[in-house]
Amino acid sequence: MACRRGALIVLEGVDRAGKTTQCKKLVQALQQSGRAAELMTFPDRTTTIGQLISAYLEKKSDLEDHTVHLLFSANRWEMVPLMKKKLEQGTTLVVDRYAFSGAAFTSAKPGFSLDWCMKPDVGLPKPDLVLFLQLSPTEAALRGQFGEERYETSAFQKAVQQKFEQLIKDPSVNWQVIDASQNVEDVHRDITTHSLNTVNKAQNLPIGELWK
Ligand code: 2DT
Repeated sequence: MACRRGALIVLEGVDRAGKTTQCKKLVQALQQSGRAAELMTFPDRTTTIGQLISAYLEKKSDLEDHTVHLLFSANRWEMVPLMKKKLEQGTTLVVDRYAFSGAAFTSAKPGFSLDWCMKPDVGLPKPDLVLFLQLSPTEAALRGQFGEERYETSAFQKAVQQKFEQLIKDPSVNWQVIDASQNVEDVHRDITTHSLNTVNKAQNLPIGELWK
C-alpha cells in the first residue's frame, strides 16, 4: 500500500448511551494528535435514500418493514466508494451507527431473524473496531425522556439491546464494550485508548469485508 490507511471505527449502543457526543470528541482527539479523522453518521439523511429513511423515522411516511431495512443497508452501500477512498487516503473514519444498528433494530421487530437482517450488509467495509456503549435500560431512563421518532420506546429499546448482545458474541468482529454509565470524560478516555491502538494496528492491514 502506497500510504498508511486510516482505520474504520464504529460506535454503537442503545439510545442515550452518548454515541454522538463521543463520536465528535473522538474525531477531535484524533485530529489534535495529528491524525486525519472524519465523522460519518448512519443513516446519512442527506442522500435521496436517506431522505426516505428520515421521513420514515419522523413518522411522516410509512414504509414496509423489509423495504426500510433494505433502504438502511443501501444507504451504507451508497457511501462505500467514498469510505474506501478516505480510508485509503489515510483518513480514519469515526462512524455513528453502522450495520449492527441495522441488524439489531430490524430483528427486534416481530418476524425478522437476525440472520436475514445481516445479509444485505455482508461484504461492507469491515470496521477495525466496534465500540459498544453499554448502558442499562434503568440508567438510560435516568437520562430523560425518549424522543418522538420511531423506535424511541423503552420496550423496543430493550428488544434492540438483546439483539446487540447476540451480535457482540460474534468473534469475527472486533467488539469492545465500553461502560457508558461513567462520566463523559472517562468514557472518552476509554474510547480514545482503544481507538489509538486500532489506528496504529490497522494502518498496514487491508480493509476487511464484514460478516464474510
Ligand atoms: P439516530 O439518527 O438518532 O441515530 O436514529 N436505525 C439505524 C435502523 O433501524 N437501521 C439502521 O441501519 C440504522 C443505521 C436506529 C436513527 C434510528 O434509525 C435506526 C435509530
